[in-house]
Amino acid sequence: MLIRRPADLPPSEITDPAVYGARRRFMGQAGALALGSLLPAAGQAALGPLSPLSHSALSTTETPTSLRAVTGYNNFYELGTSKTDPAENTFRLKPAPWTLRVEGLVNKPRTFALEDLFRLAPLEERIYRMRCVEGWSMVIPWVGLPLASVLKLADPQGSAKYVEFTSHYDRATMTRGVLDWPYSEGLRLDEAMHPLTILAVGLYGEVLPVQNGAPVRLVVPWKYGFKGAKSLVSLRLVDKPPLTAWMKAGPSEYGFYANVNPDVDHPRWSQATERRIGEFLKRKTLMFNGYADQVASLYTGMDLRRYF
Ligand SMILES: Nc1nc2c(c(=O)[nH]1)N[C@H]1C(S)=C(S)[C@@H](COP(=O)(O)O)O[C@H]1N2
Ligand SMILES: [Mo]
Repeated sequence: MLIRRPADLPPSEITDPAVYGARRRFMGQAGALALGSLLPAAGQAALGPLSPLSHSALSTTETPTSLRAVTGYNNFYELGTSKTDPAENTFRLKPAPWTLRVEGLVNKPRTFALEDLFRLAPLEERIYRMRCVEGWSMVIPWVGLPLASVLKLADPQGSAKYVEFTSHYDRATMTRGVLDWPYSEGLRLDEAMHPLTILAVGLYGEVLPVQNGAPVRLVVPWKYGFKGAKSLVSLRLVDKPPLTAWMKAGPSEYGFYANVNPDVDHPRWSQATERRIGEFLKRKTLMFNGYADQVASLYTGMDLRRYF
């Protein structure tokens, strides 16, 4: 099955800046709490604030999409293929306890407990533009750490050129069929090491909701959303481009690079414009989702129609 393109979205979701402001003040007050008390204890734990957070200069100043849309309009096919399924099926994924393996072509294979990941590097708020291949976009205030800081600890070998990302999959509780599970994605090592690439462990200042990929997911803001594999269990350093779940499902529709490019149409629709959730008029889609200044040099000399 291929990603379905929903009918145009209703302009119903409008961010309420007052709500966001209140959350930020709350995060400030909660700064004195010990980290341990903020981590999900078990199962679908109550969301807790993550603080103190520094605000990354790599953030956009655009208005974040409403929390309601960010957590209620999701793609997470393991929890169902409609946009509202993931939020209704959060009980199917237990985000704690959790471990993330870093393995493959590394000198120091590592297995991080979730608690280790939270302490490994300062958590930052990163407000990123996000663009789904289906034609909608959001602005999401992620909380995360640079993927590079995790990969470096495992000391990649010289032969490591790509990273393969694998999501959690439990056949007993999750969707069967649709894709060749587990969900997997890939990046070139230099893309993975780029400062914009993060592992997200939260959003809107709180622990990541299950429907957004708890407890830890990839976020690559210049690529279509499907790159951002959720609920990660392993990062594998490899020497060849990994075959991703979406490339297996539809190689002509989903390329390895998945860079947002308004000039390269999806075989079934144009990618020139997008519907920002919460807005009425469509926007022009920007090259590399507006991050060209920072990432275009990664693709110098490549034919971006061929490497789509
Ligand atoms: N494991 C897994 N990761 C996934 C998906 C999925 O179905 N399963 N969907 C992808 C797609 S198509 C998008 S657009 C984003 C959506 O992330 P969000 O729900 O946090 O906005 O997650 C990506 N990561
Ligand atoms: Mo997507």
